Amino acid sequence: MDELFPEVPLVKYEGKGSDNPLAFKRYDPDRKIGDRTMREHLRFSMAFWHSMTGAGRDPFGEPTMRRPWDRTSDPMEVARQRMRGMFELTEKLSIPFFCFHDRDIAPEGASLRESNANLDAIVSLVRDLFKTSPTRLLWGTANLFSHPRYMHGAATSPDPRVFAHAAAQVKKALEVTKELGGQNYVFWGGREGYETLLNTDMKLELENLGRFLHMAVDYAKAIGFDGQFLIEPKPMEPTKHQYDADSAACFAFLQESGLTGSFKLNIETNHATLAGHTMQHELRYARDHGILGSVDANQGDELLGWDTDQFPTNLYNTTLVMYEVLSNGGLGRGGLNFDAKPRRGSWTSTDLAVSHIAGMDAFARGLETAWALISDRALSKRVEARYAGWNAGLGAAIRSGTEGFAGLEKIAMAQAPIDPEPGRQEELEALLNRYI
Ligand code: XLS
Ligand code: NI
Ligand code: NI
Repeated sequence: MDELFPEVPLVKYEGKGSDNPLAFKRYDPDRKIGDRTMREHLRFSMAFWHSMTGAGRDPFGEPTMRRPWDRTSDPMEVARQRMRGMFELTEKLSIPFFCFHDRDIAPEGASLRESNANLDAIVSLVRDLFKTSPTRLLWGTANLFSHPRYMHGAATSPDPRVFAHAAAQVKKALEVTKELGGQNYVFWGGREGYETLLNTDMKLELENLGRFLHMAVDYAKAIGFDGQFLIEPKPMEPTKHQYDADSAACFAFLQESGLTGSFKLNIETNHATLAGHTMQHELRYARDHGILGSVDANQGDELLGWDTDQFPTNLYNTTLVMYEVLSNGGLGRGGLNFDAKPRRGSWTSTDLAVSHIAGMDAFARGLETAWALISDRALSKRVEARYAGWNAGLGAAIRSGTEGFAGLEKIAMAQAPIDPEPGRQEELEALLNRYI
């Protein structure tokens, strides 16, 4: 078959001395780091909505991207070309997975029935492409935020008819994700939130969200879909306040709704920073609570307060992300999904390939650095030493519950003045720099 991206070659590892923009400098897929290859550690994924559907539109301007299907007018033919293009690029870039929303891969029809038929046609094309390609599905999801019916939310809409439509859409998306062997299914609460509390019954909306997710878990059981369910936190945008604001809010919601055990989190860097957290904080919180499932690997702009979805090139970030991922024992069925788009000015297909290469090299480097930090116990031995007081004597007594306020008062009265140990933040930052 004719190539859609003849300008993109099979991208190879050429090492850090290479100045070929279409070569890997750090990502060497078969190289082993510990007991796994880089490919196995990193489990990269292409996001269909950005890489194939994204056109470079912004609130002030028209699409800028030039893509091979631009001159095709039949929406189903465009959908087929995009899917072929996605397989071609993931293969050329050694990206083992992809992710999609139902409406990115097939156009919405005039009715739900027609939309489902469009989806089925593309799903059968994917099954054909699977026969000759190593690319697999990391996760599927449903777009419950673009169509006007979802203007007030989907599962949290004040209108039960919208809830029903969303349920039907997720039912179908689960069937399709199962059919394509998807390893996970994601819920990002696109418009599950509110603009103003003046017109919102927050309690009912959150209960309905819980009901909706229980229905999804039940239906997955009924059809034998055994992928991991993931919730993707985001604090705002498109709504003023999103219910899945951050890892901690999601964990509280899962507990309150009786859904712990059925869900993990898909954590995105740009969403973490929008929530006023570092990505490392969000990952650490999830890992400490046993709900770190997958990562949407991108980065935001420190000066812009919205989801700019840039390709991840910041080595401090990729190192600290991989530090948490490795400390978690990996991501299991999850992966690093490039929920990222080339800047509007990077409009060629070559830029699209180069953007992925930049992200993959930054993560490969982050992996190597994080592996070294962990093997040397460079940070962990310092953290252990800092908390050593909790393993014996007074600390152990407090932890075991043998001391209460009265006993601690006696100890405090008898204590000499306290000089806490220094925190040594700058020393540790310099140490991290040495590894990077
Ligand atoms: C948007 C989200 C979205 C999810 C999938 O901000 O990141 O792309 O990853 O619905
Ligand atoms: Ni995302
Ligand atoms: Ni996002």
